[in-house]
This record gives sequence, C-alpha cells and structure tokens, in this order.
Amino acid sequence: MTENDLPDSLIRTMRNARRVVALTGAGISAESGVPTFREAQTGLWETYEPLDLATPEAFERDPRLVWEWYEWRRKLVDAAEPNAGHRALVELEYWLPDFTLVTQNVDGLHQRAGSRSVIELHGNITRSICSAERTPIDPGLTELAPPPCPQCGASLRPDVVWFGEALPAAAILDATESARSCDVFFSIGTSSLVQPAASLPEAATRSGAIMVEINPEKTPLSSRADYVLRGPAGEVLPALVSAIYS
Ligand code: BJW
Repeated sequence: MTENDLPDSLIRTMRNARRVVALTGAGISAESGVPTFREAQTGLWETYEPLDLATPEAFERDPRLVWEWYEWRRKLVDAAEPNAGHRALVELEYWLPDFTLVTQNVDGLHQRAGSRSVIELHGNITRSICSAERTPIDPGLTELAPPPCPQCGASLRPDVVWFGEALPAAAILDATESARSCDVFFSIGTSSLVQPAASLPEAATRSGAIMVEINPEKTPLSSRADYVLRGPAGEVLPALVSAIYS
C-alpha cells in the first residue's frame, strides 16, 4: 500500500483529530518475527495449540510445559526488533495532541520502539509473578521450570492474563475511558475475537469516533469499520503517517 491508495477523507479526518486511540494485537509484531496466536507455530511447539497453553488450567495441569513455552516465547521476543509499524505509531504519538496506545501484546515491542503512553491489557511476558501472592519476582538464573517463589515457595508464572482471568483493573478502565473520548479509533493486527479488548472499538464508535481497521485479513470488526486498510501494519502505518504529515 502506498500513500496514494489511502482515502483522502481519512487523511483529512486525521489532520483534524485531537484524540486518537490505537488498539494493537499480535499482527503488528508478526513482521518482527513474533508468531500470532491464530497462526501455526513452528518447530518444537508445532503440535501445541497456543490458546490451550494460555490458561490457568494448563498451568495447573503441567506447569513445566507452560513455563517452557513462555521461556521459548521470551527468547523470541528478546531477539526480535520493533518494526516499521511500531515505529509509525511512535511518530503518531509525537504529532498528535492526545494519543493512547492500547495493546493486547505482551512483547514490550511498542515501548522498545519508543512509544510512551502504552496501556498493556494482557500483561508483559518479560515479567514474572508469584502464582500465589501475585507479586512481581525476578526469577534470576535458574534451571528450575517453573522456579519457586523465594518468599512462599509457590511456582512463579509469567505476568500475563490468561483466559478466564481478569484484566488489570486500571488498564481496562483507562483503555475504555480513552476509547469513549477519542475522535478516531484504530484496530491494528488483531482478530477482534478476545474480550473485553474486542469491545473497545464499539465503545469508541458509540461515542461518535471514526473507526479504522488495519489488517491483511477480514475480521468480525471489518463490516463495522468506517475505513478498512487491507495490508500488513508495517506497510500501511508508515504510508498513513507519511500521507498525513507530509
Ligand atoms: C496482521 C499481520 C500484519 C497478521 N499486520 N495484521 C464475552 C463474550 C465471549 C467470551 C468472553 C467474554 N468475556 C470474556 C470472555 C472469555 C474470554 C474470551 O474473550 N474468549 C473468546 C476467545 C471467546 N476472555 C477472557 O477470558 C478474558 N478475561 C475476562 O474477560 O475475564 C473476566 C473476569 C472478570 C473478573 C474476574 C475474573 C474474570 C481474558 C483474555 C486474556 C487473553 N489472553 C491471551 C494470552 C496472553 C498471554 C500470552 O501472550 O500468552 O492474549 S489469549 C491471546 O489472544 C492473547 C492476545 O493478546 C489475544 C488476542 O489475540 P490477537 O492479538 O488478536 O492475535 P490473533 O492471533 O488472534 O490475531 C492476529 C491478527 O493479526 C489476525 O487478524 C491477522 O490477520 C493479523 N495479522 N499479520 C497486521 N503483518
């Protein structure tokens, strides 16, 4: 996608917008080599369904398996670099008077790209917490999988939100508040299937926001978006930013 393929009316809307929210999902990190959830895994983990491992039940059943899966993903994230899509959102934050980035991703790549105002809905894979006390703990260097909490002996777990668990209250509250008060809401690289994140676009449009989806594939949100930009975020976002500010 080039600047010329973008609707003029969207460029005008963005030039006049004051408050903008972007909700991102795994698709924005795909071009950094971080696998999405609903696409096939490779190698060691190809026989596992990622969504079956992202549950408290899976951790109870087989803590070692789940810890090792997260260790594998941590290494992927450590080795990954932010891509042009992440960087375009840093630029949007720079130009706009009020910009909030809400992410479902746990990889920290937005922050590493330089985004400042980031709301993490599903936690962060680089942190660990005690599964009993929920306090943040640095597991240090250890062969144990999972390592025990040095205070109470319970297993450590990644500081992420699994299915059936509540999102951090402040994060979902702030995200909903931002969605309700924005002029333009972007949904980028998410399948729009997982609640409550999937309800944020509706909260925005109910309050009168223009909604834009960026995704190479159709999602349940596509038919409700004012603009659908079909393509990878790493191409569409830089083209959009350059069309708005050139
Ligand atoms: C590109 C691209 C490129 C590719 N450029 N795009 C209401 C109705 C129905 C169900 C529920 C409901 N409320 C709650 C539920 C249950 C459940 C849920 O939503 N289930 C549905 C699946 C049916 N929700 C929950 O359980 C949530 N908890 C909750 O609501 O608790 C209530 C509660 C309250 C009080 C007390 C107790 C409980 C928690 C949800 C947590 C989700 N966790 C995960 C794992 C995080 C940790 C980890 O990373 O391992 O979060 S699951 C997984 O899905 C992960 C993601 O953040 C999330 C969303 O996935 P995402 O980002 O959309 O990725 P994909 O793979 O699905 O899509 C990628 C997209 O990118 C695709 O569209 C591609 O086309 C696109 N793409 N390349 C742009 N280059």
